[in-house]
Amino acid sequence: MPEDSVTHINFKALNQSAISQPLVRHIYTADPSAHVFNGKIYIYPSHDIDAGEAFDDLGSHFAMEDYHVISMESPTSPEVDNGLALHVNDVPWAERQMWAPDANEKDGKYYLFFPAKGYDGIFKIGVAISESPKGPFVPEKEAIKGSFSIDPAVFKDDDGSYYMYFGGIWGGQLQRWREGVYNVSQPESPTAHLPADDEPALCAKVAKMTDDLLAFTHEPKDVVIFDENGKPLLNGDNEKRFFEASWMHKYNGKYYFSYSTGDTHFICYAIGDNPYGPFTYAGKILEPVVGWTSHHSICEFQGKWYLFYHDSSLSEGVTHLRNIKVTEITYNEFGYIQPIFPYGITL
Ligand code: FUB
Repeated sequence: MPEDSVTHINFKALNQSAISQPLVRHIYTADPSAHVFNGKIYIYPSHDIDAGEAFDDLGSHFAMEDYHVISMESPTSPEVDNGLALHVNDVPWAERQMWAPDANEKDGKYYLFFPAKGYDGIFKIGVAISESPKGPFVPEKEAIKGSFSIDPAVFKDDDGSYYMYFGGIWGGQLQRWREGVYNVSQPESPTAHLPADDEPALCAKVAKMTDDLLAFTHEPKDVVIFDENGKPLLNGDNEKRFFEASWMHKYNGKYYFSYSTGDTHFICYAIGDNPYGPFTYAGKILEPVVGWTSHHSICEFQGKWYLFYHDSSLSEGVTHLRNIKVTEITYNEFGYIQPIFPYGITL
């Protein structure tokens, strides 16, 4: 059974040897989705709070209520907190748990995509719009039609098409949608409705967005990841299979789908030839961090590539009180990402 706090670590030593330090210290932040707009870095993180919810495997302790946009002139510049960007109380369809968001720009408007639970306890994904990358954002009255689960990541391809990648198992509820409708049976179980270990793993979802970025153009499709033998990853491949935290970036004409493996705590990736895949498993990007969750984004800034990620070092190991970080990533000559070891010591 995972725990909410890490108690066996010497945090002074860990923070001294860590490869990067928290970017934001005055509030807790997590799930950083980073983009470069108008030459500047904008980070769209979750805003972690301690709402007093008990820890469980459904993530009830992640009881976030709002979003703040963080901006930086460069990865090493001071961060600016641009204040309240969107609060759950202003979203008519959403009741609670404002989890990992993302944002993108089209024709001078900025779109914040976010998951939240509705009054029926079911996660959906909403959109809110602003004239500025900093917000504040004005939400649409309804969630995106046909959306479900969590962790939207919206990727703009070179031809101007936008695709949303999303989904998360356990508390993210993806396993309850296997038949196309939300399965209400065994409501407290995070693992009911998962495939058997020798069956193909559940996949993240992808859908192309409409021109106004407010809807899907088709039913979400599976983001299938094959192993090196051309077989889909299995549910039992816990160190490789998709759990949550989708991200897409393009490098040298290839599509890199990256994600968290959840209960094994890695950020992994798979490479494909088009936005829908299939993708072939390519390896680990980030070894486990302090705290249960791992979540990231990958972004190019002035010719270098950066991994934005989080850990729970600032709160000294409290899983639901996280802080965002950044580090540079590099690719080898074959296009594989050199894995990141976030601390000089073993956790
Ligand atoms: O922040 C709440 C949830 O934790 C996110 O949606 C997941 O990706 C995990 O980071």
